[in-house]
Amino acid sequence: AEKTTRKTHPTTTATPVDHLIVGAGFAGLAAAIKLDEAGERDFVVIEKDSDVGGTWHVNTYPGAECDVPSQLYSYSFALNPDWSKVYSPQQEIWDYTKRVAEESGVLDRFVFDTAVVDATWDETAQRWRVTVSTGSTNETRQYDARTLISGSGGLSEPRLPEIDGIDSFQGEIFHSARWNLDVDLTGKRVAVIGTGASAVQLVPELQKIVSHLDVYQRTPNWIIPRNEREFTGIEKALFRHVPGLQRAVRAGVYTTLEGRVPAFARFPALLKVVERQGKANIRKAIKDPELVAKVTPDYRAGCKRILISNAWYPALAADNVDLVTDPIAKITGDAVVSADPSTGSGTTERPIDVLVVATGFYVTEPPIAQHITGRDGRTLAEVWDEAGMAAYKGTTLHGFPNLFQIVGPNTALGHSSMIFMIESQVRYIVDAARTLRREGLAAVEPTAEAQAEWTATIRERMKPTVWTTGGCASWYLDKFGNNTTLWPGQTFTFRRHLSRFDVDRYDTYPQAPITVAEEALA
Ligand code: N01
Repeated sequence: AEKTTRKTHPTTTATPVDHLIVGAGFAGLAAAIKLDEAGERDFVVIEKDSDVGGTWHVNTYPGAECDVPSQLYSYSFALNPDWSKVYSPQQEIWDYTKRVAEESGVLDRFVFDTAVVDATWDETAQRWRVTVSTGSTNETRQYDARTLISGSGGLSEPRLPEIDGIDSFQGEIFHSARWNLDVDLTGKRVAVIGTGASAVQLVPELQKIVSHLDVYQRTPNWIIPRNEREFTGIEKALFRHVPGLQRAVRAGVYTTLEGRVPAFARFPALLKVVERQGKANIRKAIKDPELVAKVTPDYRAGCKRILISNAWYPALAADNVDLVTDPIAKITGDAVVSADPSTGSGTTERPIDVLVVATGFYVTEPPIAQHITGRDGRTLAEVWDEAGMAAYKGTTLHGFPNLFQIVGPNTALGHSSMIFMIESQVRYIVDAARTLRREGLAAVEPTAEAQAEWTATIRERMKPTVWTTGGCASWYLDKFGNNTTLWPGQTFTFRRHLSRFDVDRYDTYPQAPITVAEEALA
């Protein structure tokens, strides 16, 4: 039989590793645990921050909580009987990820405070050449990896607003996802720009402590009541001792949320029910008709993420809060200046001590894509800039062999838990790793045809959805107007598509045969 092995690379001092995983959030951690379980133990997880937890480690803004029910916000293989409430706070979720990481015995292969600066596919060696840089020293190091598994997160790179004069602001300024815990906001005059999911959680907390708060709203969101309650001691004890019961509760929550998909994906008119709930939520807290008008959206619910809060509207109605809907003209050394849109002239200057920008993330142009170079020498950012984000099954990419993206294009959800999607993708990736080993392959790459078919099907299915027809602009859409972020169906359908690694839709590359010279050296 032909003797095959991978070619050694003569010049590099790179650390060889089978799998290089980027990110230690829910995605990267799941990949590490499941590869380990599958016997694929030769991996390294690179994490740019100082701990596991990803978004739940870095988002420390006041009021940070999960708007997906706790019962669904854990891995299926590590249920958490101890959730304190129906919707978990950030610290509890972060603690959960730390606990799972410790108990799974994979942390010895995690490298923290280290970011990927370059990942380039080496066509000759059929390996990823990855350069990473370590935080404080900026020291760089190389890895030579068979597969590159990105779990870098869809909402991880803060987007700062491009507002005239913002750099001249003299007070403290920070993004919601980079909260400055050293700044005490008590008694301060604060402005918050943005009214998305992050702002809706943090504004009510700030309102309680600041002297005055200006909230700058560009577009109102549909916000429905949050049915929050604490789990009782009895419930927690039952969940602990009868895991089957917790699984049943979890299945119930899952099924309820999946029941909403047809409204988002096929029959957006049904979402009028949500609009009624949203309007009632407004009326309950706000009496001033002018404010009611300002906060009532003019597009179909669901077009942007539907938010849940009992505290947002009462906070806006409080005496120390002004909701400003005039567009921001500029920022000065100590104030935000808004323009009067009706006259086109005239400005109002509102002085502040601290500016919080809750303006979201780079979603459809993820910065990590600039650092990944594929088979033909083009970066992922260049490829996506030309045609929009796309990947086969949201996970693998033509032109980028052995690259696996967790939470890739069209895998995000507006209605349920991302952890379900992450686990579906991780199963697929582990099966791919097994396939590589079993078949003695150096690399797999989805065919152009497979990826094009998958993308075309998604684009078609997006047409009747509320995200396309709902009459709003949202971060789900890219610069071409395509929704390249959300999965347009039931999550169990996604899981079925990824239930096994379908190697027949891939170009496969055999391990390079050992050369005569190498054999002589061996
Ligand atoms: O960010 P966003 P986010 N001038 O992009 C406004 C997840 N998440 O951090 O709507 C003025 O939603 C922008 O206005 P507009 C969740 O998936 C989950 O709040 O574009 N305003 C908008 O109001 C969520 O959807 C949880 O007109 C500007 C806001 O800033 C996603 O993260 C909690 C502006 C940005 O809203 C992002 O949420 C929190 C400008 N130049 C977040 N630029 C959970 O509980 C932007 N805006 C799980």
